[in-house]
Amino acid sequence: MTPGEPEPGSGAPASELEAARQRADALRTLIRHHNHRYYVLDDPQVPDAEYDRLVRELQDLESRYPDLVTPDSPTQRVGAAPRPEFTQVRHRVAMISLDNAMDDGALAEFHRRVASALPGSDEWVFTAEPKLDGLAVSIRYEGGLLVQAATRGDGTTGEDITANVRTIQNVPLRLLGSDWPAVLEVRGEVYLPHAGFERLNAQAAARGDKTFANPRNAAAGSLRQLDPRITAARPLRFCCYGWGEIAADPGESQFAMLQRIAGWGVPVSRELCQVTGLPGTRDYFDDLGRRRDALGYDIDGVVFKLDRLPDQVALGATAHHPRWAIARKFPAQEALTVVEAVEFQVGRTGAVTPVARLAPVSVGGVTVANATLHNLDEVERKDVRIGDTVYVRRAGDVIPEIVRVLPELRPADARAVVLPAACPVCGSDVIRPEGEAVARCSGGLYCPAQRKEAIRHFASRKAMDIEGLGEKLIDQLVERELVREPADLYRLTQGQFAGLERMGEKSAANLIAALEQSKETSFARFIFALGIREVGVATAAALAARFDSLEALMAAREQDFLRTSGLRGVGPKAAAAVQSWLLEHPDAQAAGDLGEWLMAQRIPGLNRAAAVALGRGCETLERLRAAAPEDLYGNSAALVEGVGPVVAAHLVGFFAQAHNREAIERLIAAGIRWPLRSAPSAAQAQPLAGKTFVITGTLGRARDAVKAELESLGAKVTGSVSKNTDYLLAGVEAGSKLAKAQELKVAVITEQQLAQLIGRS
Ligand code: 5U1
Repeated sequence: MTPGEPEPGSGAPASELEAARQRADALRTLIRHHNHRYYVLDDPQVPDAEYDRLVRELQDLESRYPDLVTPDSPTQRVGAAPRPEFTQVRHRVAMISLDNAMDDGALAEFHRRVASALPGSDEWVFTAEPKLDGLAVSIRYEGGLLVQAATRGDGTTGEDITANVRTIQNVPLRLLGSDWPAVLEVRGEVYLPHAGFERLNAQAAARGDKTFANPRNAAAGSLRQLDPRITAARPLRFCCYGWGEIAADPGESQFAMLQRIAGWGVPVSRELCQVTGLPGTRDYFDDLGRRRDALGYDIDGVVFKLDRLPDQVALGATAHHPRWAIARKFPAQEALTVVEAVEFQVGRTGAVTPVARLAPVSVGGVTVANATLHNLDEVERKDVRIGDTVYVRRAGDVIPEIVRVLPELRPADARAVVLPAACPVCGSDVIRPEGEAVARCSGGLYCPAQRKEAIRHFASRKAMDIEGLGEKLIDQLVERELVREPADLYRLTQGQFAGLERMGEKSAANLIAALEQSKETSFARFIFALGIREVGVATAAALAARFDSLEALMAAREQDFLRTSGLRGVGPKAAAAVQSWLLEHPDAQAAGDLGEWLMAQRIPGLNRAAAVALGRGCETLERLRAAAPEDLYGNSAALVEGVGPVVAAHLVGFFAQAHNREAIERLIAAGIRWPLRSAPSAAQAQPLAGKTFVITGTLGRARDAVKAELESLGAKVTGSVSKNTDYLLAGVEAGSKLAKAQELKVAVITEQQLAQLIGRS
């Protein structure tokens, strides 16, 4: 045979056939690889839609060139080999899969096929229910008792997962009532509702473990655990949609039989109902599509089944699918694409958010070219790099997001995502306080992205209280570039106001008067009006009480707000977890970087951030062993009520920006003023000078914070009561120190009495 000559039996030229053979071989290799990842490893590499596309392409090639079909082609077997670790179960009634209708035309085609096979009516009744995105299982009851549960496997043979299924809360171990058949196999889907999935992933993230990409993977991984105790800890659910072997007549109706099964205590879908004809199926599909995101669990389509069981028998099945049922699929919500760049956007509150620019891809019928990455913690947790191949997901109206990265497809030149040092809008420093996920532009009053919000806040009731200056007016002022910063408000003329939409002469005059009136304010209001991150009304008041002047506040450093000890990023629980682990492992020897070594030990309760901080802070295992708990966990005591490390970082960062200082100067120049406090006398500044305190019992605030406050007011705080003690500050459940103080006649005061003593209440 010469090249280009048709091959016997196919009618196609040899070169075309050879190209088809090569493509079919490549597709088989690829599909086998994905089958292994999906069925055996429970770790699919590509979204279902991409897998389905490959299978369809192979099926299409094999039907055009039947000579290319090989006995071991993945198209000849649906599913995958059972794992050797599980006992095999042969299904007495095969677990067939469903044919899919990807669009409305395919659904109409299904109706035409039903109508031509069962002539006489076009008003066929169907059961309708969601197609859950979980794992198909068969659960066998004998004499009303659960005796076996198996995965679908390849449809003929599955894996025995009885012990695991017995842990699923809504699966009855004994059927209700007494009219059940002696043998009943119920079939349905095991799935993980969204709430359980999020809880599971949050727990995994807290332990520093790998998180699951989606609820389906989590359900599959949970169900095929060799240790059923692990499955028991996962909030799986079961939903029945049919039956296999049954030692009774199921009657005439799919719907009625499912109702009977539900009556025996087996959960069936709440959404199960009967619909009529093509319009009924279309309406159900559209309605569930609208409600899909509110269901609380993942579905990937809806399933319609001819309701009359004799009609199901009459229609029968092909080698793969029943002819009486169809799955009308929703467009896939996930797709694979490549991260081409990561840019940073600044929100109206200054949050600097990474946004991935993607190679455009169709997800759920919409082209997606951008995905939010939320914050840098998220980028680090998912380990997203520029150049990575990623799963992108779009659910409902939610902004598309990157679900996970495929590290095995990472190119050598992939680049890390780096937070810009300067705001991309105004150039101010970008600040990310330690331990905070969100980075923020420190431009505040100056940054155009934050302008409207900053001015709205400045004018608000609890800030400068400029009556009549509402949101709509501020929008106009900023959009017409009449106001760029708060000080500009005080330069506006009545004529400028009157020229704005919906503003008459009278309201313009009122606004000018309100602005004039607002200049007379308090130091606390002014601090609050500046809109410094995390500085609310109470914190502003505490700052105003603590600092004598604006200059003093602007010059303050972190140590003026806080007294710190220990290692940042290490909480008391993580410190305790490491120390008890070290006690249990006295012979452990660390090698290499201490933080990495700690991570590798998988110490329960220790996450990556804490391990890294411990590694940096202690450097050697010997030093870590020798440290006291309080040397380890980061602890800071506020010297100003409400000012913790994050607020302190925002305060220092805000006043460090020259443009913020200049904007404040312009406000003062515009005439804003507040009553000056006379410089406090030494006695006012240190009202507890020379007094010795002892603290006992549980207080309303952190004990360290109270101690720091007492010390900042001049007191000495000691650990035991003696005749030199002036006050015992007693909280709830005060113990022996209280008895000792009473014995020595030392004054015992409560937190409220202390507040009165120092003039705080
Ligand atoms: N809701 C539903 N899902 N599902 C999956 N019904 C349903 N029926 C199926 C499958 C595989 O198979 C029938 C042929 C029993």
